[in-house]
This record gives sequence, structure tokens and C-alpha cells, in this order.
Amino acid sequence: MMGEPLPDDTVARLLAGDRGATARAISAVENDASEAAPLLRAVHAHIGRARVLGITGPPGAGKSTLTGALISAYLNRGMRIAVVAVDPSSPISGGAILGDRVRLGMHQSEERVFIRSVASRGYAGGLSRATARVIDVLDAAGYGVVIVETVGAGQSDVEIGLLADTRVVVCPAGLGDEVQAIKSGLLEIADIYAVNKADSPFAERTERDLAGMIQLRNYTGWIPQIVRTVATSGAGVEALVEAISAHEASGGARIGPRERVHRLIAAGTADWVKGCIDLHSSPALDVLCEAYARGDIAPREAWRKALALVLDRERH
Ligand SMILES: Nc1nc2c(ncn2[C@@H]2O[C@H](COP(=O)(O)OP(=O)(O)OP(=O)(O)O)[C@@H](O)[C@H]2O)c(=O)[nH]1
Ligand SMILES: [Mg+2]
Repeated sequence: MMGEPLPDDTVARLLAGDRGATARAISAVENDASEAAPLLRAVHAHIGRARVLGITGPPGAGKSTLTGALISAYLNRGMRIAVVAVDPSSPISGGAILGDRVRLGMHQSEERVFIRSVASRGYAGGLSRATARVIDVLDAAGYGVVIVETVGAGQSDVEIGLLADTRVVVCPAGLGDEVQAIKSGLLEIADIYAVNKADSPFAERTERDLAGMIQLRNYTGWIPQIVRTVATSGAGVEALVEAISAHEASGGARIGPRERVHRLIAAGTADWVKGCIDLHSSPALDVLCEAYARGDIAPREAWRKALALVLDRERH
């Protein structure tokens, strides 16, 4: 897809934080337009400052409302914040966030907030790559915090989770079904659990369920924190920001643009190889499977041989 050619001064204006240039640059990288590559090259030296927060959780958990509350909290800290909403089921700019800003009388600050929705369909190179490039553009434009909101629906969250420095899973206080859903999909990726809708009487139970779940696992390094929030009133949001800062301070949290790409390549390669091996059938694979089943071959050696079969087929 080709967009309008980008004006010559786009890079300079983007780096100066100009909103129009930022929007055009995002469209270019989203569309994979021919302008995107030179643009990304030009801004490359200027990225790596943004802190990327991933916010995910089941539908209706309060992600957008919480994102709005986080925007207020970061605005109060004098920061500029961008939000990338992936597949929002309700319009993020028209709903919770705008309402929140108006309520808080932050018209002056709107210049410091940039909100963009992206749809997960239609990216030849994959949603996570496109999102990574959008993050780079926002980083270049000087947004100190970039929030990526996704609906907790499995694989795409895990993928998007790879892009974030800190992953917040929003778990609505409830009867436990949500905790089950999170267990099955989002457990691996949470750095922080926000037990939202903590104005509900079920908050304590939900927090207990999550704490029990965390206790059963062996974490090396950071142990996920649980923070209770009422996104609609802002209660607990300062504690959430503190937990995010603590995660940042714990080291290893800040991944930066290069590490983001590294993770994407690692995940993409793993998916691709798995897909190839799933579909692969050959006498050589049969022999390998039998040898593996008998225990004649060590697991790592089996993986190496399976990979060699895939690469061999790729070459022909
Ligand atoms: N009582 C209560 N309601 C809340 C809280 N946070 C959000 N809500 C309400 O829950 C509903 C869903 O909130 P959203 O912020 O749109 O949730 P979401 O997770 O972004 O939803 P999707 O993007 O559609 O998956 C809205 O009606 C909110 O007003 C909270 O802490 N307490
Ligand atoms: Mg939402």
C-alpha cells in the first residue's frame, strides 16, 4: 500500500514532537510505505528513551479507563504520553480517556498526549513488527511513556507483550472466572497485576487467587506485584505507577529498540520453525522420531536434526 509521499521536513518535525508529522510517520510505517524505511533509518539515532508499558487483560476489565488514569498520573509528573490501542472494541479517544481528561481539566495538556488505534488485521510483516515500528516513531517524537493496550485474547497479547518493558495485566475483581482465563493465557507475561474494579466486594478474593497463583511459580528475579485499582476513581493508580517504577528499577526491565527487535526475531523464528516442523513429513523425520522415542538421541540433538530438515527443505 502506498501512502502520500512524506514531506521533506517530516523527520525534523517528528523529532521536534510535531503531532501532524507524528501521525503521518505512523501511517507510513503502518502501511509499510516506501517512505517508512528511510524515515526509520533517519530517526534511529533518536530512539531508545521511551518506556513502553503493555496493558492487557480480558474484555471489559477496565484497561482503557486505567490507561486514562495512568495518562493523568504521568501528565502530573510532567511527561508526554502516547497510547497505541490494538483492536480497541470501544473507541479509546472518544471514551474513557477523553472523558477523564475533560473531567480533570487538562485541556492544556492534551498536546502532551497522543492516542492512536491500530487494527491487528492486514499486516504482511506481522502485527508485532508494525507495532514495534509505531513505538519507535512515538519514541522519536519524544513521548517518554508509550502505553500499548491490547485485549487479552491470546497469542497477539503474548506477541505484543514482547515489545513492552513492563507488562500490566488488568484483572477485574470477580468470581474467579477471569482469573482462570488469565491463568490460561496471560500468566507468563505479567510483571504487575492490576486487580481493577476494586470497589467490588470480590476484590479481596481475586487478589488472593492471584497471590496463590504467583506463589506456585518459581520466579527468578522480579516477582509479579499485585496492585488494587479503581480505574474510574483513580484509586490505587499512584501505587500502580510506583509498582511500574519499581519494576523499571529492578533492572533488566528496560529492553529498548534493539532488544525489542531481537525478541521479535526470536519469537518469529520459533513460530516459523514450529510451523514448518508441524507440517513436515519425510522418511528422515520418521527415522528421527523413532530414534527420539527409543531414547537413542538426546533431545537437543533431535531438535538440531529437525531444524536441519526444515532448512534443507527450505533450500529446495
Ligand atoms: N466499578 C468500576 N467500574 C469500572 C472500573 N474500571 C472500569 N470500569 C467500567 O468498566 C467498563 C469497561 O471499562 P473499559 O475501560 O472500557 O474496559 P476495557 O478493558 O478497556 O474494555 P475493552 O477495551 O472493551 O476490552 C466501563 O463501563 C468502565 O466505566 C472500576 O475500577 N470500577
Ligand atoms: Mg479498551
